[in-house]
Amino acid sequence: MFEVKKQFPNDFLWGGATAANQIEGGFNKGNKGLSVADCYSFDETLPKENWSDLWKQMKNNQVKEAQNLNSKLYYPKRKGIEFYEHYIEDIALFNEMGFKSYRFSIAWTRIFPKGDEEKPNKEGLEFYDKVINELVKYNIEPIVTISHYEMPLYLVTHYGGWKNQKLIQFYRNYAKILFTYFKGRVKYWITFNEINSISRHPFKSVGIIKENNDNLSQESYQSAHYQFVAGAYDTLDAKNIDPNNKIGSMISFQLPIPVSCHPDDIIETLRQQREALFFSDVQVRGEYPKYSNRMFEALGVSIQVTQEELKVIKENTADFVAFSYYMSTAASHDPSVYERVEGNLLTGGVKNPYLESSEWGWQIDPKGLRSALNLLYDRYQLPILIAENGLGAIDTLNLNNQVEDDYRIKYLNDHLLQVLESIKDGVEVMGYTPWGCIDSVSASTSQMSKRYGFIYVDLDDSGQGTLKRFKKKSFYWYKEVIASNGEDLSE
Ligand code: BGP
Repeated sequence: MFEVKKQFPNDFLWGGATAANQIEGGFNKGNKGLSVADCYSFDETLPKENWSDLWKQMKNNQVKEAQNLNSKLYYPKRKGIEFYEHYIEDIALFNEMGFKSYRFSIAWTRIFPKGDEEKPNKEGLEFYDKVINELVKYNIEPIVTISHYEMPLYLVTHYGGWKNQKLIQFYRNYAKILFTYFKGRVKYWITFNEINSISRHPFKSVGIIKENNDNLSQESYQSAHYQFVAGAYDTLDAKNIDPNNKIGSMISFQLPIPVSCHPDDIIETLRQQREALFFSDVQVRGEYPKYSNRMFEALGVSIQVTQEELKVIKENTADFVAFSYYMSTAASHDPSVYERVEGNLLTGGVKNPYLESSEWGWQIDPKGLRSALNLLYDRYQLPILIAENGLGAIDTLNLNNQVEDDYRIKYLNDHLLQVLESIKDGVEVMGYTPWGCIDSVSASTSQMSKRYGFIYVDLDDSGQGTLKRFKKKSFYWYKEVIASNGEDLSE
């Protein structure tokens, strides 16, 4: 009875993760509509520090420019790595690595190009039909993110994004089509990618343009509320359609840890943890946590909710918890006295002297993953999926068409060892789907050169390249890890 689990479970979902807007391309093929992701242009002549500016804040004139199909700007997420054309080859490579699962997202705009139509776009469904059949052919379990930073742009320009209650019905209609159409072939669904990222990038998460909103926190939390309701309807609808369906809540958890033992740093850490976990608290426990009253008061937020919405949230909670983990964040009550974290994407927090950082300033903390897994499991007692993890790095294809990415192998190996420690701690870990298992366009900076994959794609930041796929050294390493069910990790 009191036996410690010493190994990865036999049904562990080893795999990888991607998102439609970062890999598919074909932005105007198959009757697809424009999505918020299609608004992110990239200009490498700008200083590096500005590459994630759009990510943090989108402006009206930039959205207008994106709608001009003759624009001279380059929009990398419209090209992705042309998975739309290469999916057969790419899935065969995933199979070669031995993937048991593949997390990917469906582009809402392929199924409903504008978002408010009544009938789905047949061509969109057909595309995912082919992708999913390909996975089923190899016994790779699909894990589908219903909305991953790619809501229809039309819902932003004509409805104001998720702060509009009508979005619940549009999204519900879309999700129900997926549950119905892919019944029996897809069992695991994630409602919203990193639902707690709203404050970090409101445009991409919920279609909110800062300059149009006087009280960004108000609009953001109102949007979050409607996403909670919509996500709860997913649980209801998915199970009505097929009781085998499992619905996941997903957050970005860059574990806040105190920079010192100063009591105020401890309190600040608690505040930051709650800020992140508020979202999964609602989706898993089915109600707003008590601490949200004070949190809302401090932010000057007063959201509109109905009794019916609260009831739906209460009765239809998530079945599993998914999260992305790239780094921990050192929290300080007085960040000005510490060195700041540097990089293209300033995720907040201060420098942790015990950790090294990636080239983008993301602080590498494998043990933080163990802490995060334990913390989440203690809180929710639900199976946990590590839906994203990985190292964004500059890779070079050498003269023999190889990439010697030992740094990535080390990063992943060290994190997986901590996953194993968590399993020994008693955490129920369902699977591990490292981010960008094939190189893709960066979400935050729109660079192609920020690579995460086991598979190198010959494409540069300006969209030039053969699009040929090459197996990196990590490809062979991961294949061994999966084949040995984690026994091959090096201590
Ligand atoms: C997460 C997103 C992903 C992904 C990843 C890496 O926040 O869910 O879409 O891209 O971060 O980030 P980036 O691509 O900016 O390096």
